[in-house]
Amino acid sequence: LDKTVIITGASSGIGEAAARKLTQEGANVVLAARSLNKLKQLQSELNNNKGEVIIHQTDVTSLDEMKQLAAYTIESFGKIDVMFNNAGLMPLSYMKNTKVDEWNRMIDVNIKGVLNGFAAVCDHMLARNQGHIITTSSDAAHKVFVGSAVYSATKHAVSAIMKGLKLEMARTDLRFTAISPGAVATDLTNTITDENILKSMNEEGMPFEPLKSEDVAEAVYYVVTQPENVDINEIVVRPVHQDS
Ligand code: NJP
Repeated sequence: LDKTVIITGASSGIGEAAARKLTQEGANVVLAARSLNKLKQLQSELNNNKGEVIIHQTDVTSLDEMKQLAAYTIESFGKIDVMFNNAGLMPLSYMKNTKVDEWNRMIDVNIKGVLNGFAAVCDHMLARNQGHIITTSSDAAHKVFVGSAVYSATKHAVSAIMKGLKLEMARTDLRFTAISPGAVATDLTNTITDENILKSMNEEGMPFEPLKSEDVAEAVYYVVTQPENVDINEIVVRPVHQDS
């Protein structure tokens, strides 16, 4: 797979699994996240794979850092084929508990992080008339449940941004894909601090088997291996028994 792929949120979960899959298939991958130690650990694990792996400590909420990430990628590999905007957080909470800081964090990472990711590679991709923006959205882009109002809002926003990009860029060869998973077993729920939510999660448990990160990584691999004329705009991937 002759592609250079930037992955944000590569230090765990879906990003990590996508990095593993894509480097196994020969892609050159740039791992980006804030946790430098985890990136270093993953890099040394992936070093035996076919593709090359480099790392760049990056906070997606900083446009400067995202631009540095893009510049470092071009310097190292000569091009960026795919920007995989995957970083995100999900501190679910009841609105009445007014966790304003958490609302703002979600807006910063889940929405502004995606916009920064696009802004950082836009000129490069348009100049080459080639490139693929892939963003991890969610099935929450299509629904709201109690506790998910702000998280769902951020993923609805991602959905609007991806649709807007697709329309505006329809005369270019750029491609735009939202990957919308249902429940995936990752560290994502560790960002939840609302005790009411944690309590009900503990009481109810998970009534079905969630996906593994590797399942979502397969969807990412599928979209990046399509012919140049094929633009898959959304993939919704959910566990078999998920009923909500
Ligand atoms: O979660 P997790 P997932 N700057 O917690 C990074 C969506 N999704 O893999 O910076 C840069 O294992 C963080 O790295 P670090 C979800 O909304 C999931 O499940 O080192 N990176 C870590 O690598 C999200 O968009 C489910 O802390 C930042 C990564 O984000 C995507 O899947 C369902 C950052 C989070 O990895 C990946 O999440 C669904 C920042 N400021 C959608 N802040 C699901 N798991 O069920 C965080 O529908 N990160």
